[in-house]
Amino acid sequence: MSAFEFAKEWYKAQGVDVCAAMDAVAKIPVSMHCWQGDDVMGFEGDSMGASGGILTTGNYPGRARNAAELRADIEKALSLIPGTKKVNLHANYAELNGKKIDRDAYTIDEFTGWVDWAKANNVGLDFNTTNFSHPMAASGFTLSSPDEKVRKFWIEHGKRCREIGEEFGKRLGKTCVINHWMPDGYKDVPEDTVGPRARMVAALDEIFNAKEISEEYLLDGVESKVFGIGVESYTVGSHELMMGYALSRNKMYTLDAGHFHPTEKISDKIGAILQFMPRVLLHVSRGIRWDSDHVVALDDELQAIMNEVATNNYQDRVCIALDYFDASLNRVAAWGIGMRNAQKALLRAFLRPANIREAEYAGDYTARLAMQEAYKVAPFSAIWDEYCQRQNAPIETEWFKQVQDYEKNVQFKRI
Ligand code: RNT
Ligand code: ZN
Repeated sequence: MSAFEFAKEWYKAQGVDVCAAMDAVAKIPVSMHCWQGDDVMGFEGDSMGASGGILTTGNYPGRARNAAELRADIEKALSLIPGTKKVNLHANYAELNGKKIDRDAYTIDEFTGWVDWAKANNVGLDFNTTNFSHPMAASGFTLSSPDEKVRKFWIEHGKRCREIGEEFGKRLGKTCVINHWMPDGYKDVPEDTVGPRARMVAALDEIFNAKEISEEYLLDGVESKVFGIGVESYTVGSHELMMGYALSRNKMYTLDAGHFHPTEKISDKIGAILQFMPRVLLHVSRGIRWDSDHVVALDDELQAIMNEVATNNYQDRVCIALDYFDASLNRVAAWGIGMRNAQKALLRAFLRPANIREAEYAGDYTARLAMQEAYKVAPFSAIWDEYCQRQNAPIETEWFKQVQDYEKNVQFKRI
């Protein structure tokens, strides 16, 4: 009996259909963030890298320095990952081709290189406004700036990004999910906590009211955050502001795993929020003591997030995107590790035996705990390898060797 056959029987004895689980997982898109590939630098030239409370640390050699290199690295990463993938772009990955235009004037023309590439690679594109790493964001405020000129610039940027996202949706035939995150806030304690929030709400309204876009092409999310580096005292786009905004304006609320107090878990928020909104957008990340954006590991919280999706049948209401940036590791490996872990956790979630819930419904919490613990040592690895093979992705002991070859033959030759 093969390891897979043995494992399949093990799950069957728990009432789990392994093949049905694989089929379900294979359909769920997971969006891979382009910005892990180049430390959030983008293509605009004279990039400052991440700013606005976020920080990439490390200087592992071989970073992609232009669109061709970044796309090659993404293609390599995608080949290592099973399942349905999307690629998540930021507005600062525009290709200006010598044009002298700024973010308030970008159009789909600056992204046709990406669209053609996405078509050729059969992936959908997601998008993000880039309200950081820009002179107009130097004050620390964008949509909530008291300076009308600054505010207008970022409002126009938001409008342009939605138009670009709509085109992604139309041209690729796959709905584009766009995230709006604004780093706006104060290092020190403000006197006026309300003014910036009122301005941000009004600015977001202007962006969204400028154009109604069919949900077939575009879905908008607004992301909250508790604090960032240099923005420790006050964040305009707090949990209450963004959740209230999303609820009242029929937008998605973006839950980033690193954007809450360290003992708060977004896994516990998904089912609560979905009582009130049709959809939620996840930024799957791994914060260590703060919003550190470490590579996603197969830890309890990742599993808990995916369990929420699978056991509640939320796969059509939860958009899954990854969000981290670690420059201390091989960047293609960082994608491979995080994306494969997201897929593993999803698959494990779809393999979860219903009898654990049944024990809970019967009030037998002893059995529930015993079964939860037993499930932790289920023979998952054989199922995972089989899933990878069915998806034409390398098995767990193989994929990293491919990164090592790529590093040697491609990435390290860039230096
Ligand atoms: C920052 C937010 C935001 C960014 C990306 C690059 O704290 O999480 O989503 O990480 O837009
Ligand atoms: Zn995020």
